[in-house]
Amino acid sequence: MSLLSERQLAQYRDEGYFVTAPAFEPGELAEMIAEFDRLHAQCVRDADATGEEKRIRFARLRPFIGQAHLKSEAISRFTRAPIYLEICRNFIGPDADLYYNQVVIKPPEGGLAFGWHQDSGYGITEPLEYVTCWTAIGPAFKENGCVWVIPGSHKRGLLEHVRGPESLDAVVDDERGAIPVELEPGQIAVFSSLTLHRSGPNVSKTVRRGFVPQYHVPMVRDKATGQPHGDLFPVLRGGKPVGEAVAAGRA
Ligand SMILES: O=C(O)CCC(=O)C(=O)O
Repeated sequence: MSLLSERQLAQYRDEGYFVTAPAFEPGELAEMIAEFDRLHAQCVRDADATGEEKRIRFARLRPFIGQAHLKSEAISRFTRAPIYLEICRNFIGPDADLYYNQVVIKPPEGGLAFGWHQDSGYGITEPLEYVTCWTAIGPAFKENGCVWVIPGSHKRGLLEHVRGPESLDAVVDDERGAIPVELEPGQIAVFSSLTLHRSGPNVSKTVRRGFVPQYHVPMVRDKATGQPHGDLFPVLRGGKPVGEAVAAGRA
């Protein structure tokens, strides 16, 4: 039985996003929280050691920690959870790689906002479109800086992005219809890399923890250089989890 409904598949096509039911056990989320706290503490220590003001500010107020699958075995395992593989089968195909992944934390009472953008605006790949899985490791709501999306904006194509003071921002001329995507722990906002999204500041007393794996075709290439690009971490081959496919190959 599929973990996704026809309604969710149709919403992705029509609106460029949908939200899953809670897809992880409390114990899995607790393990992720412990890993987030460990990686965040390391990120602050690393930033402090550089003495760079901007890096220190981001480490404290909007730590986005990339390539987390290489820094934590638990996170590496998490990126191959059944729900993500089902999302890959539906929106990428029977073969898929982890393209990028980030631990994204907004500390309480000060976590920074992030401007409107399309994930494809951060790096043009061939093929262009891929899937982002913004996963709530704890509650994500308006006051703690949840993600907002503009439903249907994936149909606008790739927009121009310009460097703002704190992020690379899309040039957006119409924000009408933007909605907050509030999530319970374990829910995933699944969206196209062309869907416009942003996130607000954290003005609450609750930390906002998100894990953001993104999936793409195997060995995806950077359009400008033609070189393989991103995490290039295989998760699905022939519709099967990679571990299983390898085991079957060896038998
Ligand atoms: O989690 C956030 O605040 C924004 C993350 C995001 O939009 C991204 O990584 O593309």
